[in-house]
Amino acid sequence: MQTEKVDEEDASPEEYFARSDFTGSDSEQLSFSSGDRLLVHTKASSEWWWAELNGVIGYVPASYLSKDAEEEDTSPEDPWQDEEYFGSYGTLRLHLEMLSDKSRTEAYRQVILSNSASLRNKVVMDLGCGTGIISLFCAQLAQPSLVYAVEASSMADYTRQLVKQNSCEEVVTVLQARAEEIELPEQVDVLVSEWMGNCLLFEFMVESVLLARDRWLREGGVMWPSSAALTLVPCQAHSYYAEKMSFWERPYGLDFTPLQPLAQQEFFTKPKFSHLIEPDDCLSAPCDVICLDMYTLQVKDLEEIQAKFHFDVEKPGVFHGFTAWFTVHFESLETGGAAVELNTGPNSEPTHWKQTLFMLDRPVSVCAEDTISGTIVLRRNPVWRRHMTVTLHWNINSSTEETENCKVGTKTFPMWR
Ligand code: J7C
Repeated sequence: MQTEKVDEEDASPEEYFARSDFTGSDSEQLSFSSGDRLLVHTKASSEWWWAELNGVIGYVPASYLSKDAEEEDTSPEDPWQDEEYFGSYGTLRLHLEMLSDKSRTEAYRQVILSNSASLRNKVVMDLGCGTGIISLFCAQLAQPSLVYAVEASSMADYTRQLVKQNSCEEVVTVLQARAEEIELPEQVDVLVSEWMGNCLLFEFMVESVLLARDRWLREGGVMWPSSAALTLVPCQAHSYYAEKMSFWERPYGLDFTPLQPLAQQEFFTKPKFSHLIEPDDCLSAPCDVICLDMYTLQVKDLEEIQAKFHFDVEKPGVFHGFTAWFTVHFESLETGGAAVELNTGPNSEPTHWKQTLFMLDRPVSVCAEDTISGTIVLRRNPVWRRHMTVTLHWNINSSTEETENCKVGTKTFPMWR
């Protein structure tokens, strides 16, 4: 956590209650349990408050606290924000973005094409089918006996029309419902879904996929994608740093540096989605930090995912932050058949996910042969179930002594709550 600490105590701290358990990731953060009564002294930022529990003081994530001890039961708001979520998928904007993403759409097409023989007479579920592109590929390129195309948003009306328009209504059945609520007459052989969000998990649509797997995938059935990996790399981000931070040094010949703490708060608190990192800006070889097996992953595993990393810096440069992206793998139904991979990293064709940039508060110069090791924790928001925070803790080990003040750091990034 790199938010400035406020030393003076507020005269009248406000009482809050913990909505759920929280384990601090460093000595500055308070750990607490659901129902604990905390006294908030300072609302240091919209995400982190300075609070007291049983005489111990530290930072607490604001989203874990509520004014009302009973709020959990009385909250009128939907923690999944389904109205807003499915509302946005009821318009074309996001579907256009996904369909225009050739790497994404072609990867699914390739999986179906290269498995067409094995898909013959199989029953498929396409979860969150949107406009139905994957289901239509199945019907067009293979001969499944049936495809259940499940879509909760109002787009499903149009999907039905598209299925008919393309003469696939014998094979593709469109169900407008949340996958959690459907009833089918049978289990399926293949569960295919394009569920990945920013930084892989954002949106947590993967939960719907896991629940559908446990209920509807027959024993020995196949998951597409079959596994997913989150990749991390320490990186430079000179132009982004210049645009948002160095800018204030001398605009129009004036010193605007008093605005820099505000700039840091406003631009570097949350990760930057839609970042396209140049391979050259990677300071080290990227590393797959988290690997999820879609057959064994459990919903409860999603609450907190932790991993360690270790990078060998390969060239001198400025360590501005970390960039993350994901890769998903599709196993072949055919023994020996080629597996397909969809890689959203900087060495592949850019996708609509692009990459996610996590900026440090202060850049650090690094040299070849330095190492950057640490941990990453993806913590799902206990209230807003489509959101999470990413906590990065890093330790720079340097062969030279120049970096002495900046060797260790921790920062928690809300996405978005
Ligand atoms: N049930 C049915 N459709 C869903 C569900 C669900 N539980 N969750 C997401 N969708 C649909 C959503 O309406 C949209 O068309 C697509 O799946 C989301 C794709 N998002 C993504 N990040 N890949």
